[in-house]
Amino acid sequence: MLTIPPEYSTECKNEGTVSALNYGEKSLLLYSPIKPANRILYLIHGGGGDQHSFFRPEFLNMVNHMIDSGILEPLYIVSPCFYDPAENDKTPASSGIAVKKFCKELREQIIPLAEEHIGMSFSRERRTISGFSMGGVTAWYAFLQALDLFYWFLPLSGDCWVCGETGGGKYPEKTAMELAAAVDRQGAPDFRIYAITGSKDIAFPNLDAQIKAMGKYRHIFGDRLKYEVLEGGVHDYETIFRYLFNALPELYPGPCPGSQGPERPGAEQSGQRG
Ligand code: FER
Repeated sequence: MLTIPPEYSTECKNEGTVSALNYGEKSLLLYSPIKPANRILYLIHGGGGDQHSFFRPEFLNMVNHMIDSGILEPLYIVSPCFYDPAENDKTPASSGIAVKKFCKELREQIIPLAEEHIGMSFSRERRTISGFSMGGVTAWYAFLQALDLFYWFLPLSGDCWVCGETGGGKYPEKTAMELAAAVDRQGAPDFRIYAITGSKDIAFPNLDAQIKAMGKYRHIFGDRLKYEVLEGGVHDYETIFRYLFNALPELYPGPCPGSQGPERPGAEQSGQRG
């Protein structure tokens, strides 16, 4: 896995903009790139965090540099907060309840608000949901509840809690079965999952067991599931930024002059499942 070039942590001369969009008593952050974009990433914070957790200079500078240097096609990034404003309990148990409910808010409030502000409604093929830890749990809930909204799922160091807290680790077989059933229940649309974690990450045993169990559903997940483990990778935002540095150009391959870019996923998407 590549490391982020050190100069990507410094300010980029060509910067996108970040706007706060309000709805009810809540606020989300929207990153708009400096160049026209036709893709959007919904990026969800971890337990105890909020809409600011990802949008720190280290991350925004990296994204600006990636777009500026041409290794990443311009994209919008939405960073919402999954907690209710009055919620003081940020424990995994309470966060697990919040993220399960959060899909409704994504569908009914966050996506319409962000995409109306941008002035464009994105097709599901152009929408990705990703998140770190509890945000990864959120991405799995989106897979269970909202395959119509997203094509790309990028859960980072978070497992699927449909069978309970850290259920990917406790009940891997049942979790995999639920995920497979969710695909059929939602009409078996095409999708891609790219799950990443680190070998020293507290969520590793949970995500790893789940992904292995999902391997038994080859006809459903097969080539649609990619999984990577960074040797030594730990459970923090810095490491997650590195995963995004590596993964985002693969989801959205852009022109990369003078280098052999990753294969365009579109080229292999047209085939039938199974
Ligand atoms: C995991 C997924 C999420 C996990 C922990 C979390 C230990 C989140 C913890 C928190 O928000 O405190 O698999 O494994």
